[in-house]
Amino acid sequence: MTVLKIVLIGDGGVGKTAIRERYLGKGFKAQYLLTIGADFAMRDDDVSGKHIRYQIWDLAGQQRFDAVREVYYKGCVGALLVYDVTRPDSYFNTPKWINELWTNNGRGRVPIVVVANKIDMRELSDDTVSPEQGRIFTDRLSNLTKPEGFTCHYVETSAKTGVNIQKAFQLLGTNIMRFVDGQRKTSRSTTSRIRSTVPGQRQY
Ligand SMILES: Nc1nc2c(ncn2[C@@H]2O[C@H](COP(=O)(O)OP(=O)(O)OP(=O)(O)O)[C@@H](O)[C@H]2O)c(=O)[nH]1
Ligand SMILES: [Mg+2]
Repeated sequence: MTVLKIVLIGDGGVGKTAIRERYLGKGFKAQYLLTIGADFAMRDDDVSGKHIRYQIWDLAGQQRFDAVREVYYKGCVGALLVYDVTRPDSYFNTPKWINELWTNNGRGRVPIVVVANKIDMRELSDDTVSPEQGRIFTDRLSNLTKPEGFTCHYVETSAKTGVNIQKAFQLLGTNIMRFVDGQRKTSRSTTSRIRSTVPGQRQY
């Protein structure tokens, strides 16, 4: 069984916990109960024909938790980066989250799915983040990760209606499997290069 540690990141109140609960089949709560530090959950899923287990760390987005959040990134292989389409500030803050993720996970650049959440509320507000803005940002992000062998994806969700929640996790899982396989190949070729320089050892 492949275990994938992932994190849910993004500003406070954008809907990370609501997305996690929806994914876990727990429905939707309209009341906002902010996450303190981090919440942890697990779910098994099938990704690219393989059975995997997600270890989901749902991090607290409020600024007061900035200092405690760092430790939860260690060893994670991917993230759902969530913003709220009705709060442009949460979209403009996404680079801060990417920086925090890539600085603290110990692996550098790992796959990200950019999640534009609360699309059920788009019609109710004048000042919203457009799908185009989301896509342009994600394309730029992909240009940064392409050299590592993977791209990043954009998805529009509503934890309230449930639309595309499953898809967000699928996209992330698929990208992570690609990333992990790529890393395995690289480390294997590095190992064989080292082995081949040691006399008397078989080369793999
Ligand atoms: N209409 C609508 N409301 C949502 C959606 N997702 C979340 N909410 C609401 O937004 C509020 C905040 O959601 P949370 O999931 O707690 O936000 P969070 O990102 O976990 O916030 P922190 O834990 O503080 O980082 C709650 O009142 C949710 O019910 C959505 O897709 N549509
Ligand atoms: Mg939360």
